[in-house]
Amino acid sequence: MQKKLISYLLYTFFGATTAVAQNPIIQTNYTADPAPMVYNDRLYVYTTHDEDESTWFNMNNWRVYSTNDMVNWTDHGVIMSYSNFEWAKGDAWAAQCIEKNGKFYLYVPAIAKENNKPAIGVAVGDSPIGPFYDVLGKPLVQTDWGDIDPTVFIDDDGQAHLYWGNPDLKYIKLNEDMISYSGEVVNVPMVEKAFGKREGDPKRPTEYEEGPWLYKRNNLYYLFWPGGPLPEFIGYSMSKSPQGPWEYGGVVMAREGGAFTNHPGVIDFRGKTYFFYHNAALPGGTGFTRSVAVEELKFNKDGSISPIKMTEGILKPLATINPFEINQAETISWSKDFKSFQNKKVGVFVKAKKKDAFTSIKNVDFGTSAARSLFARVGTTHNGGVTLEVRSGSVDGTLIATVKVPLTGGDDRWANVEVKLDNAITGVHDLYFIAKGNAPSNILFFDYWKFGKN
Ligand code: FUB
Repeated sequence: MQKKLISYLLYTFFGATTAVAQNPIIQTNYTADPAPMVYNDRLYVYTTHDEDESTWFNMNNWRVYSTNDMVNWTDHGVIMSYSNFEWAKGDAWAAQCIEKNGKFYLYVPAIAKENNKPAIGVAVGDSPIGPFYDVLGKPLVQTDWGDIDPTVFIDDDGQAHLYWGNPDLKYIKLNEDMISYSGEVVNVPMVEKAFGKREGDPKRPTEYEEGPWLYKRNNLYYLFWPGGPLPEFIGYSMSKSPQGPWEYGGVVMAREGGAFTNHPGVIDFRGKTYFFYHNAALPGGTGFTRSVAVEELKFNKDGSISPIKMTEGILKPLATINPFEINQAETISWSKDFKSFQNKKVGVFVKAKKKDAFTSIKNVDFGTSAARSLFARVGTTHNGGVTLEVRSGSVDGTLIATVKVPLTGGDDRWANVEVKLDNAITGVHDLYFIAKGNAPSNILFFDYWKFGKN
């Protein structure tokens, strides 16, 4: 009884333990080129996907992640590949999604089969996580060269604006249907006053490089863009109109983070503004194996922006997690040596690459009515000795439950396992799910979890 009481007090007072780094926000895949979108009070981030061990921009698909609290991120997996565009032959580079009248429009760049040059395409879906379809069957727009990195913005008057391009910045006004445009493609004047001055490269007279992001605040329009020469910093320009003329504002984020590119995405969410970017901070990270991170962005009184640094990220969750609902194993605050996958059987799931791999989830609120059991969908290809430990506060925190993982034989075969908790839990905790077992690799796979009160 006394032991139980001590555990209870420890859980209650030290359950939600010291803050650890939250950046980069995704650890289960290399991601880049973040494009945030808020829909129904939930924040989605569309990313590109650097394939493991890439030594070039080896990128085949786009992924999406979402959060309710800025700290725990749910992986919705691959939402589209360049091959879903009939006209495209490669390079699933920086994309952006926007919602209009309940439809979701995903603007992407890809290499066109027809002429081997990049073009901008658009796909349409009925939900933020797809499925998306290439409704045009051809690019939305293609110029002579440099058609990458589209950014889309719908103004208060309903007009949608699309900017893109490297090395030049281009612009069109989208039509009401979001999949066609009116007028000619505008080549934005690449002048020092708008984008700063670059020396020694006649093709690039300004610091603007690529990756624009259009954003509006207090009737001022901001264009954020990666600037050169490489490695990229992130600069910004301001205007009173979404079509410019633009005035150079300065540096938002200096050259740091170990990747020679960077890429901005800016969004308002629950009263704050967030600045997404990428760097090479994950183990194995390089300019071609990047990872997405986020900072809060603050504005000066006159609307200008002072430079921000890459930090540990957003440490304080905006909401709690309900442990008595099904929670996806791919909703993660931080993880190590877990990778995410998806299949037709269970959708997105995570796999422990090696022993002691873990995922964690922050701010799980058990309330006052104690949890006594845990239910999890798991599997392994190893015979015996594989367990999933659930601990509170850290990887070696108080043991809450041990799930014996049955041999299922493959990630298309799963077991639903229910275990009694070692000690009943109440209060708010950060939970750690740790893969244990002596198998050399791919220890176990994990799809979801849920606590019970009986
Ligand atoms: O991710 C591929 C390319 O690298 C993007 O299109 C650029 O913005 C840069 O991040």
